[in-house]
Amino acid sequence: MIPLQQIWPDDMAARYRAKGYWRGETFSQLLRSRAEAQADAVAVVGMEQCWTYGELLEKAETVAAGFLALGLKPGDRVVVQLPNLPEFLSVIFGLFRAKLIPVYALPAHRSTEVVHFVTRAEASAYVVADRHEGFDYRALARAVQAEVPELRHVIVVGEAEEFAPLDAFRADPASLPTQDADPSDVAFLQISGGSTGLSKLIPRTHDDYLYSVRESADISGLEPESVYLTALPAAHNFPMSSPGYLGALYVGATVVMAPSPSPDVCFPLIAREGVTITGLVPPLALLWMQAAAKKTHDLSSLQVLLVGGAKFLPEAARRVRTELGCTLQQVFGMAEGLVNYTRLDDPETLIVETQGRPISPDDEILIVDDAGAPVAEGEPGDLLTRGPYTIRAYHNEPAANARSFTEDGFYRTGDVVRRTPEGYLVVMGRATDHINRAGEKISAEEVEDHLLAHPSVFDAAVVSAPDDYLGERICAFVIPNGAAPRGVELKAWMRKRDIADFKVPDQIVFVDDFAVTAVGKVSRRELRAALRQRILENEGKA
Ligand code: OOB
Repeated sequence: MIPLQQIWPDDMAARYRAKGYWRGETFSQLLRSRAEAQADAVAVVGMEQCWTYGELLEKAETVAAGFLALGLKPGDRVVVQLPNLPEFLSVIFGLFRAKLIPVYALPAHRSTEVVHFVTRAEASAYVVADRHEGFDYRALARAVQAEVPELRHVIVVGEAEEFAPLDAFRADPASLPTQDADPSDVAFLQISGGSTGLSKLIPRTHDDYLYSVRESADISGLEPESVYLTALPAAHNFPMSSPGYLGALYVGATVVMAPSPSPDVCFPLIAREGVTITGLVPPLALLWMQAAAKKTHDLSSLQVLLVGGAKFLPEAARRVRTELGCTLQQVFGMAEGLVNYTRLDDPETLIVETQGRPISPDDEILIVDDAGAPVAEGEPGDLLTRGPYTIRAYHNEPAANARSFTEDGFYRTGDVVRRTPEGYLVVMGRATDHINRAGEKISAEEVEDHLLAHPSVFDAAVVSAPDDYLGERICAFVIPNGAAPRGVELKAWMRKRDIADFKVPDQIVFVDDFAVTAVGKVSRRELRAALRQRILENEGKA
């Protein structure tokens, strides 16, 4: 087994501790101290359930004991793929209590992705719901176990069939470790958006992540009376910690779990639970504004709407205050670390036109040109960063690490930004070839690989195309091998490869060749750039 770690140079780690960023606190301690201070306050609401902090702690301890009774040992990895249920919280806090390491998969992931996470993380258990949105996760678990027999345990929230039901876990507090995790140890693994090939695993420590959670809670004005609605998938870094449900639990507030982010589901929850704050990706923010115009529900409790994950255009951002009656907070973050926020009391122009400034005074920001030299102040360039909650390496990815980090430990975000005179960042685009489809990051290379596996595909190049609703959609240029299959057939075939549905191209354009006239070899990047240009010209957007 390759050890899980995240190593900052000694002098930097010492500075982060001396400045009080890293406080030696763990996720387990966080829940325990809140439960001691306010056992009867409501911690989480969802799916007709309502648990106090005392109950959440008790359920987490039961889960912890149950996992240990299965024979799992501290440090073992557990892939968690759950929709937004209250059990999401009892499972992850149970894993933290047992010193097990959650690996967060999205509900949209299918066996291709889950097999990759299980293998890469060398996971020994997998937690799923029985069904969600018409999909049977037990069938998925069977497919994953058939491919990776080392995955010994499948735990199901709900009807377990042949697997272990979470409900049957019984607490034996005596079996729980008496010593808590080391705060500088890795607490969990996030999944990267993946600009090249398959997703990478992002190891985050208790110390570094809790610093970002604590500061985010403060920057978003969370207080014990706040009610945070988890509308986006709970496994994603944005609803987890910006300020997210962890920020809400950190200050002793209430978390509401929404099974879907649609206005139909969320508006009644906002009205019923008095939700004060939530986070959305731009396409959902647009949808909510459209639905709010119908005034079917009282949304007056909502004070703050965070929007991030993809660029929120100023024209849309400007409408939030009037149409939803709350303050917009833009957030530009990444699972690898750095998170920027507009501040609640910022002037309207900064809130609407920028993606905010970093959380920490010790977030180091470099904006550089192709040669790696800093650009003139205010000019766009590649964003590099390092700091007290930005990773120094992906788990077990020597080649990607050499590409993604500079020698002195800066993470190459792949984003092109400029900095305003106030020190706020404006996201201008990106340097890497991924598609940001409604906040989901999709690697062009990964989609091309799937297409190339089809016998009638001679070559494929995948690019992003501007889309009024999604921000970007996936457009695949395909050179057929003989007679071209129909686009719908190719899409249906891709779905059968058991991949997340959001990776299936929205548009397929069959071409005879890529019409690249340059002599010699053309890089994939140049090819994609030329094809993207072609789309822009066709749509009159060039
Ligand atoms: C969030 O995290 P990831 O890891 O799914 O994606 C990170 C990437 C960034 O590098 C950037 O390309 C893009 O998503 N992004 C934005 C953005 N927020 C993220 N691009 C433009 N404007 C924004 N506001 O997406 C994430 C993590 C924590 C908080 C919020 C978002």
